[in-house]
Amino acid sequence: KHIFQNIEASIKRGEKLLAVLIDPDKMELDSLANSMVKLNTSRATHVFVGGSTVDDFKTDDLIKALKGLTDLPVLIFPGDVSQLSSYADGLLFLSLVSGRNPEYLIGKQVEAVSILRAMDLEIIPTGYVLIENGKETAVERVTQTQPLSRNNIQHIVDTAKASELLGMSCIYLEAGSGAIEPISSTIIKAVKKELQIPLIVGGGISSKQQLDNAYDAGADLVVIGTAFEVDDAFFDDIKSPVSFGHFPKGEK
Ligand code: 1GP
Repeated sequence: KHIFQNIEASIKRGEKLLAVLIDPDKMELDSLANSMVKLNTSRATHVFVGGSTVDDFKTDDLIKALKGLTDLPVLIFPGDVSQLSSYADGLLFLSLVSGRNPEYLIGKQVEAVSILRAMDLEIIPTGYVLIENGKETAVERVTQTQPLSRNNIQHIVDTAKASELLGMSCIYLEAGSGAIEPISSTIIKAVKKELQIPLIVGGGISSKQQLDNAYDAGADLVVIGTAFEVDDAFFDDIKSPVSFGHFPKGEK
């Protein structure tokens, strides 16, 4: 499996990546086929699957169905150990480095190992950095951690850098699903400037302008969940390679 290698190669070529996040708790299997048509004709390069609270087994069923409906790499973006699935291609092996809850820094990861041993997933170690966006996020509620203050940019940069120095393969800056405002360009720029590893940005991105802003500020891969679920027009808008300057013409 070469998902991460391919991500690095795309970044080197100057391409920007887009992951659509599917929450197994919100996506009905009945409507999955239609959603996947929308996804396959969009600029998406990856599919992420996960959520803060998902019923057991739902993830497994969803990914199994997904794999029959798309050729894009499917990565688990887990809220919990119960969301691991052997049907996926890879796993963002998250450590919630913005928080100080040992369970989400290392506890769940230790628990996951006995399950992962029986699976053949590409593991991508990811420093997961939650940043406040003005309202409480599901991540805060579930993990019982505080997000980083959006005003203390140095602390955000140092947290991302510490994760890189610990050996993380990438950093995920998260504003929270449905965030009122996405991560600001100022924060993305400051973090990107110090990082050698790929930068993922997500939370509250719901327009082409916000997507472009994140890319221009230095995001290598943007994650969109809510807008994919609720806004067909937005996904139509990012279908056309002509209006979407970040992608080389003719490329999928
Ligand atoms: C959430 O970053 C993702 O973990 C996506 O957020 O649902 O706001 O797009 P949205």
